[in-house]
Amino acid sequence: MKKGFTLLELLIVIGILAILATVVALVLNPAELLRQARDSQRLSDLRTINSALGLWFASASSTSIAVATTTCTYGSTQVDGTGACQQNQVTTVNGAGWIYGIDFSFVPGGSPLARLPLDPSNGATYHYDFSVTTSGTYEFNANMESARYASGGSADVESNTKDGGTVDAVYEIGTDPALDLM
Ligand SMILES: [Ca+2]
Ligand SMILES: [Ca+2]
Ligand SMILES: [Ca+2]
Repeated sequence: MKKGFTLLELLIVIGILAILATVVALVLNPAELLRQARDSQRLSDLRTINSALGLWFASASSTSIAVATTTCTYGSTQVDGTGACQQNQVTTVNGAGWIYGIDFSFVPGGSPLARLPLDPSNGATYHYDFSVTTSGTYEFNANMESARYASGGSADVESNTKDGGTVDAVYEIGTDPALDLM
């Protein structure tokens, strides 16, 4: 009667497990999955604030529109009343946050957002941008980082042929006719 495993059998099992672990890591690519998760969050956030701002413009009276007019290039956004272009930090929805000048409490029934979302990474490379004109057209930008969602990826959302924007390397959404504010 054979009892337990021989050393050879154990080595074979260990070898198979090692190969399986390598294959799983290559196929699933945990780092890429994390990048995709952050990109999914970016898409969700931009669609949410795009809808919220559309609602704000649909319901705000002319006296409540006091939008900022400074246009910041991608890489910075207006976050205060000084006209300076800075990185997003302030998330209040009362017009002092990074969607500067838009007081979401004017929306009947209250602000559709409790806080303004920030990019999951929110640094120099990955952050949300906002630009608006006095006529009320606007544009939001976010930078995708995964191989899947970035320009040229299998689910490319960034290329201008996909989002109708002006910068292939970022995802653009908004009501500005040509999305050419940034
Ligand atoms: Ca990108
Ligand atoms: Ca684009
Ligand atoms: Ca643009």
